Formats: sequence, structure tokens, C-alpha cells
Amino acid sequence: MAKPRIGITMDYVTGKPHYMLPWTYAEAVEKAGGLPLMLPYRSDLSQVPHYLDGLDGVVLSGGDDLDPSLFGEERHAMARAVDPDRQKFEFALLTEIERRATPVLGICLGSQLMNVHRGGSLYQFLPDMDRSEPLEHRRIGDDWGARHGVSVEPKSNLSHLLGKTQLECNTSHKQSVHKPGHGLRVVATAPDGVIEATEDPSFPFYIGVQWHPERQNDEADHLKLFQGLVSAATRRAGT
Ligand SMILES: [Mn+2]
Repeated sequence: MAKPRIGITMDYVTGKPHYMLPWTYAEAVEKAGGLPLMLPYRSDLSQVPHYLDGLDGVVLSGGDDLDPSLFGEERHAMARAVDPDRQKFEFALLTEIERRATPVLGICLGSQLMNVHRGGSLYQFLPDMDRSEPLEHRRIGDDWGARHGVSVEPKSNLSHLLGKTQLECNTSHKQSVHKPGHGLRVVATAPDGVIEATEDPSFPFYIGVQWHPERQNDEADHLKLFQGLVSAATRRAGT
């Protein structure tokens, strides 16, 4: 049987004409039973429908920060602009994904992209967010091990997929959803109120998470996100 084909958007190496993607994204898709395929963003945007013709699902990967003028703000001094070509490609890709209801998992930047694409806004620098008992959500130095608890909404596609409402997640982000975009439901939060996941329940699979499940793909809870995407992609490929 053909494996569901899962496109993964790529990042870049700053200052070099190179694409870049941590191995764990493709590893997680493969472990979940999908065929991972990388999507080069320096493409003519007319290629976007052709890419999606050949895909059953998509992972929007992590990266630098979106242009805040998209939600009416000046760039924060601590924000780091994503390559405008990558931003342009991924918005075009997401528009076509939604038009076709292709299953999609957004990770970190990917989840922020989903939100801004729907007219929502972001906190550009979480340390500035007013919270009681704030957590540090950023990766500080070389410590990739930081984690916090996440509470998942009981009646959500995410909790249905995970089979639980409490989760331990890694955290290496300075931005997150502020105002949720049209049609998006907040389905997970950190103990300090930071939004950690959103979904659009009207789509077969449309989930954005602020943590990095690909880096924890050796843990059942986190691999489940990729398994859910691959299952939805398989159902789609079968129709
Ligand atoms: Mn976090």
C-alpha cells in the first residue's frame, strides 16, 4: 500500500543560500508511518497547487518570527524576522491547504502562521506578557531540556487524539498566540496562561502546537500528533 505523503516546510541557514531542517521532523513522520517530503520555499508560488497535488498532509515547521505588520504591530526589538520568501510561500501554501482541507500540523512558527493567517495576533515577546507566576518559555543558552505542563481542553480533537488532558511539553519559543484567529479554538494552555495549541474543528485535521513534538518523537504522547496527521492523510488518500 502506498504511504501517505507528508510535505514538510523547510527553514534556512541565515546568511547562506541553504535550506535547513532538523532531522527530527522527517524522523517523526517516518515513525508515524508517513513518507516525509521536503518543500523548498524559494519556488514560484504557482507551484503551490502542484506540490499539494502530490501530498496527503503537511507539517509546517518551526523557524523565526513573522512580520508583525500582518497583525498591525511594529517589530519588537527581540523578534527575529523570518525570511520574507519563506513567509510568502507558507501563507500561499496554507491558503491552498485550507481550500483543499488537506490535513496539517503546525509546529511553533507553523502554529503562529495558522493564527496570523486567520487574522489573529501574537505576543511578540512573552517576557513582556502580563502574567501571574510567569514561566520561562524560551530556550536559554544550550538548555534544550526545559519543559512545562500543558492542560488540554477535554472536548477537543487534540485531547481525543492524545487520550489525555495533561501533558509534559518542551518549550523553546518567545512568541505565542495572543488573539486567536477566525475559526480557531484554543485547545491547550501552559499553567501561566500562555496558549500552547489551537485547532480548527471544522477541518479533518488542523492543529497547531507551540511546543516541538518532533524533538520528543521517542515519547508516545508526542509521536501521537504525527500519527494523527498520518491517519488523517491516509483517510484522505483513500477517498
Ligand atoms: Mn511553552
